[in-house]
Amino acid sequence: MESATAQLLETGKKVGADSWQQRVKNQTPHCAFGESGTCCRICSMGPCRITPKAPRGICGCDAHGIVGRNYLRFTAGGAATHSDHGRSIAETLYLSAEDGNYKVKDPEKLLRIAAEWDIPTEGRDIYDVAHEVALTGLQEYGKPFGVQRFLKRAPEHTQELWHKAGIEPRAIDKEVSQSMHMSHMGNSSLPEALVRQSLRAGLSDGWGGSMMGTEFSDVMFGTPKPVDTEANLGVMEKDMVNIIVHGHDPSLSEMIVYYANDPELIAYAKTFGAKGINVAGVCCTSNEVAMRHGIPMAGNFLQQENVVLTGACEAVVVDVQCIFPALGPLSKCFHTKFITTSPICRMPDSDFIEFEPANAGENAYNIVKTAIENFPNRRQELVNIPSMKKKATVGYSVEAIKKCLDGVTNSHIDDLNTMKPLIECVKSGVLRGAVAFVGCNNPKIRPDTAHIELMKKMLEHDIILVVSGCAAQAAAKAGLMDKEARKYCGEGLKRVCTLVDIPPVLHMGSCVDISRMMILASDIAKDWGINISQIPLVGCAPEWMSEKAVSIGNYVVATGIETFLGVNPYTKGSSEVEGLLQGSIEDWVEAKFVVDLDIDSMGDRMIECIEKKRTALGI
Ligand code: MSK
Repeated sequence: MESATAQLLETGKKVGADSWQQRVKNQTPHCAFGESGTCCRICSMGPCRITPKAPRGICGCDAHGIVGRNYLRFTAGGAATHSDHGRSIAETLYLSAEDGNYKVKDPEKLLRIAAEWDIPTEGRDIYDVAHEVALTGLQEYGKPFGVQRFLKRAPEHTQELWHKAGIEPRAIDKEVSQSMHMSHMGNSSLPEALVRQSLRAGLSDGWGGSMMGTEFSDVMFGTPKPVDTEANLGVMEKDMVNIIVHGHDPSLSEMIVYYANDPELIAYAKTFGAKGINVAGVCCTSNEVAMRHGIPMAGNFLQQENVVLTGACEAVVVDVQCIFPALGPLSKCFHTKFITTSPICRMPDSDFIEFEPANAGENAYNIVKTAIENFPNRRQELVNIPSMKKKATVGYSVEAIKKCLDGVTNSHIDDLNTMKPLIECVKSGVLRGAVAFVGCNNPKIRPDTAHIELMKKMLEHDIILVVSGCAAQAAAKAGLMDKEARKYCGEGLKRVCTLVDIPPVLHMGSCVDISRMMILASDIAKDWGINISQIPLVGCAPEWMSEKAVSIGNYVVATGIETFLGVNPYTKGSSEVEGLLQGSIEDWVEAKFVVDLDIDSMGDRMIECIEKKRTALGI
């Protein structure tokens, strides 16, 4: 991969393009105050920076208060972002109609949610139910009283822990705005209170906004089932119109995929000399369309510039989150159209085609047409698509995993649609446990290496993996989501994968879909009759970079899952905040963070943690 990237960067040099590799050099070394979290600029008396000579800011806040406030604001940014994604999916569900752009594709799931939320369904039109579910979901953002409805999905023990710790999330917008309020100048500077609110805001994301984002997407676009696809830059097609969808919200990409298959538009592409239209994805939009349609994955976060550098990209169509502003100037060095579509994500040097659910069909049609008309503008001398790609099977929603397990159960009815077969494998030791790999790429780590090295180490130790986000694409590009990847597994895991006919790395979706992993952990705990924190399961984000990842980390830990990070969340400057996050929050939620920048040692500690849980269970 590295030699292919080097070649692409050469092309970039020829046309005067910038690159993240160069910008990292320009930005290094990073500001030590920023890195340790001890710079405060939440009022205009500063900025204040903590040093041995100046141990307090002008207001008197010490390093622990400053680091704690910064950590809470980081979390609130992530919780707001994921949850706002969930909100726009709920708004789209509210507009769904039998003859509209968006329909109900999984009525069974819709009815299940309606029943959970005491919404009547008997004798009602499915779209009436959809609208009431959507409206009820939207009220979860601002309801004056009560806690998030989906908390009831967690085991009772977990719900009790949240209640006792005072971290049950209330209205989502309340948790985000209260986090900002608490961390305003002259409010909280007590690390314990700031960390507690961080967990609460994170939970409002994972068990609120993100969970609605996932569930309502499934209702409208279908609950994912295993489907074959391919991953890496080699999925781009030399003779076709290449449209890259990038970002997070499937409402746009679903429509682009629909129109890219439109015979009239395919015929139109042929009139420009192309053999057809090829849609491929980057980042989590890629996960969304891969797991529902098998759309190939061009790459993950740090590969977004590479798709343009191939010289064969007619349009990068983006919605929200994780989009480099660099794509604007970069696309100007090539023929690529950089098309932004959301008022939430406006960038210089882009063509803005506002995408609205009400005009979704028309907007998507125009975007595909624009890409087609750009095909003749390619500069053939710049075209260089690296030939690398790997096969992958994706789309393991919780429902799909249970279905796979049903296929091998000795089928008394009680054991169907449960996690019991998997639990038996863990109890017997055929599988040692599981790791949830999530998160991004970060230039602080050679892209994908931490993901891949750790994943391979886990597989060797008979530990099964569930993955999402850019970690999932790292796995796909390395061939770990191909059934052939059984060759990397220990004997036990290999046997299970062969029997159930699954790859050893199960793709669960985008970063919003980490909510699926929370349901999976809850179902395992309930079917096993233990607490989530007792399951031989850990979370791992070795290359994380975004505020969303910090919010995720907070809700994963608060759900009782020990979480390993390969990048420090700007907390080094406070022994008290680190002491809470990496130590005493365990007393509240039975799990904590482990930060380890050494990949080898992190892997050993993850295995050790899983083995300790096994010993405690007596298995
Ligand atoms: S896209 S948040 S880089 S996983 Fe969800 Fe990838 Fe991280 Fe963005």
